[in-house]
Amino acid sequence: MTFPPLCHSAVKTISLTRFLIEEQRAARVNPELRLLIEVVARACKSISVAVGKGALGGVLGDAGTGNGASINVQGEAQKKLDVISNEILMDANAWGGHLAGLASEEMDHSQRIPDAYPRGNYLLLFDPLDGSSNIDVNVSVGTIFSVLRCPEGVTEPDDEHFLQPGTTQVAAGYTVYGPSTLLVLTVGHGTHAFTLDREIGSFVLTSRDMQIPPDTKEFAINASNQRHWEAPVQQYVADMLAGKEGPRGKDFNMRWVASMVADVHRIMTRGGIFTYPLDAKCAAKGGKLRLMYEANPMAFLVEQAGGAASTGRQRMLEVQPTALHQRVPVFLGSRNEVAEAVRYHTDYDAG
Ligand code: P6P
Repeated sequence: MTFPPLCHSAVKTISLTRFLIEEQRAARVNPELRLLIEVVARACKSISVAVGKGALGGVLGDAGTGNGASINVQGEAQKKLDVISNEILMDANAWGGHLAGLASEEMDHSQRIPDAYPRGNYLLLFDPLDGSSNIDVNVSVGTIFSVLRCPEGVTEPDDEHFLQPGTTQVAAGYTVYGPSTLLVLTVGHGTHAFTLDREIGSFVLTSRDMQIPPDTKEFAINASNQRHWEAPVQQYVADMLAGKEGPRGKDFNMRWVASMVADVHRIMTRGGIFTYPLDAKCAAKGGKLRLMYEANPMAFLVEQAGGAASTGRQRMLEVQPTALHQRVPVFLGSRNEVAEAVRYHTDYDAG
C-alpha cells in the first residue's frame, strides 16, 4: 500500500522541524544542535506572542521599579519586553541538555547551565529583543542569536570561552517580529527563511537559500550622526548622495528603521548596505553595535546568502573578540557595495 497522493496544501509545506531533520540526515546538523535550534525557535514564538499583545499585555514601556528604569550592562534603559524576552530564552534553554552556557545582551556576564540540568556542547549568545526602543511605537523588532561550540574539555564555561571569532559559529539566526514573524537561519549551508503559521503554531519554510543581490542602490545609516563620522565614511556617503552626477554614477535611496533586524531583513530580501560606522560619539566604545550577538550572527547569515560583512577594515567574521559585550563598526549587505565601502577606508588609510 503506497501513500495516497497528498493533495491539500499543508502537506506541501516544509516545517522547521522537517527541515532540520533533513539537515540532520544530510549530516549538516547533529541531534543536539537540532534540538538547540528548535528550542530557540519555540522561545521566539513565545516572544512573538508577548510582543504582539502590545499595550493589551501590559508589556510596553521601561522595565524597573517605580523609581526609574533599570539600566543594562550596555548603559541602556531596559524595556519590559527586553527582560521578558531574556527570561523566555533563559528558561527555554536551561533544561534541554544541549547547552553548556549562554550569554545575553541583557546580562553582564555569561551564565552556565544550572547544575540541576545536564550540560551540552554548545554556547548560545543572543540579543533577546533587538531594537526594543521601537517597541512603544509599534515598529518591527527582533531576536538575534549565535551558536558556538563549547571548547573541548570545558564543563564550566566563563566569558572567556565565548570569545571566539565569528568564523567558528555553527549556527546563527534572527527572528523579526513584524507584520509576520519570520525566522531566518543558517547552519553553515545557506540562509533560509521560515514564516510563523499562527494557525498551526509552526515555522514553515518560505525561502530556501536566500541570495542577496550583489549590487544595490539602497543604503541604511543613521544620517543624524553625519558630523561624527570618520572621513572615509563622510566621503562614502557624500558620493552616494551625489547620485547620478556624482562619482557613483547612480542615484541611491536611503532607509533607516533603527531596528537592526528589520534593516538587515530588508537587505536579505532585496539587497542594500547596512552600516553603523565608528563615530565620535561611540568611538571610545569601539562602535555602537555588539560583535558577539549582533554583528557576528548577522555577518554569518549575510555571507551564507552571498553578501559580505566588514568592520570597514576587516572581515567581520575574522575579528578576534576581546570582550563579551565588545562593539564594532558594521558594514554589511550586498557584497559589491560592501567592497566599495571598504575601498573608501583602504584608500583613506593609505593616505
Ligand atoms: P540609533 C537598536 O538599539 C540598535 O542596537 C540596532 O537594532 C539599531 O540598528 C541601532 O541600535 C539603532 O541605533 O543610534 O539609530 O538609535
